[in-house]
Amino acid sequence: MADGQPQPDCLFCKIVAGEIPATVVRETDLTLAFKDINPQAPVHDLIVPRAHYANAAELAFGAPELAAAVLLEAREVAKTEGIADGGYRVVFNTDAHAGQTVFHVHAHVLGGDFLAHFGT
Ligand code: D5M
Repeated sequence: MADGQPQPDCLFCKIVAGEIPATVVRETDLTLAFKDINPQAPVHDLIVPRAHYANAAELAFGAPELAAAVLLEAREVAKTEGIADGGYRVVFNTDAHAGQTVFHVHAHVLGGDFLAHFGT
């Protein structure tokens, strides 16, 4: 389902609705940014669209303007967290092989130190 409607059993829909607490970093009409509960870097925030899309592919296909809003928000979160100058990583784990565990699309924003590099 990729129509943006809230899903009853979705953890991040519940955080967006205020039903489960989170440490909010920034919010906009379209997005919510909050601290990851299991940080993998000195700064590790998650950005979710308020609308429910399962993963980055569904978001990009179903609501490309909202995908752009999430990416723009990564820049704002980095500025708010004071990591924009040093550099940061934005990651969308997408489905099983990437280890996605929460199926409401979220951008991980990681920074605050040198991060382990992967790839060539
Ligand atoms: O990442 C899912 C991420 O969601 C993972 O880094 C932990 C985080 N998480 C799980 N529950 C919470 C709550 N309640 N608050 C904040 N962060 C949370 P994935 O890309 O799906 O592997």
